[in-house]
Amino acid sequence: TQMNKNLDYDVLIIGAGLSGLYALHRMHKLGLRAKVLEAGGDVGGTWYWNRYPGARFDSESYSYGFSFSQEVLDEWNWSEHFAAQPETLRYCEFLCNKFNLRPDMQFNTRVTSAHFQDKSNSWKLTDESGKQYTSRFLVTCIGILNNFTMPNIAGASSYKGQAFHTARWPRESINFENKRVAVIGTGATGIQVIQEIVKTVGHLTVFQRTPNWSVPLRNETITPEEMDEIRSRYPDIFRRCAESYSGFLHLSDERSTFSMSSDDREAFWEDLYQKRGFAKLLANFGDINTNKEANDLISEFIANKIRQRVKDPVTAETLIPKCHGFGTKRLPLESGYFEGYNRPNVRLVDGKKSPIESITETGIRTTDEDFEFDIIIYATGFDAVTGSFSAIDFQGVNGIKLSDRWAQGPRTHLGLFVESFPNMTMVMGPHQMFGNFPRSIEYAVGWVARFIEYCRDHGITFAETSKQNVIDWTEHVHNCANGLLANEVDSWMTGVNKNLAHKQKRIIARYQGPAPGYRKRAEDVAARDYSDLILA
Ligand code: NA7
Repeated sequence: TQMNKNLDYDVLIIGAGLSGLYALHRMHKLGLRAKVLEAGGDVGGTWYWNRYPGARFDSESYSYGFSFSQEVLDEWNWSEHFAAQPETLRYCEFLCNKFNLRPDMQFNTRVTSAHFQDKSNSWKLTDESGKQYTSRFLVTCIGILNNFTMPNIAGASSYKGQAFHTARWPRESINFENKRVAVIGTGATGIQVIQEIVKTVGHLTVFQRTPNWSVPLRNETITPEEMDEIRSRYPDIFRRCAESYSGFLHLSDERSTFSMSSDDREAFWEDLYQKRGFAKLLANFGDINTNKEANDLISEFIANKIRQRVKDPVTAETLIPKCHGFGTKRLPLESGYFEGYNRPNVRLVDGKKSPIESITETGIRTTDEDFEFDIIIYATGFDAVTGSFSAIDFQGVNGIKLSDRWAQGPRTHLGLFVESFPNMTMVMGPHQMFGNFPRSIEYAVGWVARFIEYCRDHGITFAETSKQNVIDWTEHVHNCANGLLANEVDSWMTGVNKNLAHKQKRIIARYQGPAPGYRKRAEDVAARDYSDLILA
């Protein structure tokens, strides 16, 4: 089964998150010589790095886990409807042990460059220490929220107290009792960390630049009996995810926001608000994502929920987004986040009125006040999607740089291939369907494994997508994005990061059409024996 004995490996995989570990498993099943190179000290990717208090996914646990192994489904028990980071990390370790993946994973190995070798149709990767690795195929499993960004605030390095970015949280637990703590950032991460640490903190000051819509997660523990009942429904659960728009359990309501009386609509939304997880967004009327008037109505409904939950009216208004509609950015789900501001030891600083001016030796200075802190938490986000790729020097045929290929935004074929980058496939590359991540990962890895198997079985040593494929797919992705209000808003989902000078312009970073539509197109390529690609 060996592809070329002059190369170190048949397949190199970058990243040991959920994508990388499943990719390795599939390569093992093909009997290929594969290696995972991972910057972190162990498996888990996102779940390895993001150890901040309160970290968890917003997908129902049983819709998040992989579906490919009946044994895993039989043996693994989720303890909560929305499991927290330690449990998901254990899940990654469990998969790793079950499929004996560790021997082919190399940790503490940060890949700095990946260059295609024209003469040998192979990839040469170099790590931070200068060590090199060669292979026929390269599979990138580098995630979309991996390269964290510190705020571009003057003086951050002068601060003498403890400071952590949520994505580089230390392994030892941090005690917040009697401590004066600051959190900068109120995205999905900030909201999770804030609602957790208010339970023990001495005093918390939240620096909010832009408020976010957020609705209740409604997490609960899963009893062993309930887990058995869920297990019996797995085929149904995964079928439902496969049918849904973005891989979640929640199916969108076909009706229009304006199809009913305001009383009936209110009752429908009231009911949705009580439901678990992303139902509030995904099982809502589809037109809230495209129609400004519809979106204004649901936004007002959610705004009133915030007004009911936050006692101080000024704080409540500060927490209500005024410049973007409900669901137009990644919707954070919360558990008591808003009630946190009713505590006497929690203060919200409105960055619109008093922006942060600098970080000092002892704390934070806004335009009108000096604050002292023992701990500063940066929940300031990531150089998302393309950032994972710009962190590595990718070069394709004739030394063409990926950063040049994507200078005007990502251009891909199915989010799997890039023109001039032969023998390279991306798992969760830009323009792939994201949604409920493991559902998308499982499909993409399966697609890539079948493709590599085909190449091996047909003696193909060179596989590249064409310029036309890239033009067509990029156009399709842009067409799918058309009319969605989310694309008129700055957020990591539109590729904007205000801390990075080169990320001020919105791009279409994600495939935003229906997941079944994505899979149909990808299956068609496979069904045509990959003849859309240039194979040699
Ligand atoms: P996000 O969603 O990008 O949020 C970052 C937050 O940090 C957001 O509130 C930013 O405000 C704020 N921020 C960033 N830089 C600054 C500076 N310089 N000053 C003040 N405030 C700042 O990242 P998350 O980690 O919360 O979430 C990313 C994804 O990870 C999440 O969607 C999940 O899928 C997992 P802004 O809105 O830019 O005004």
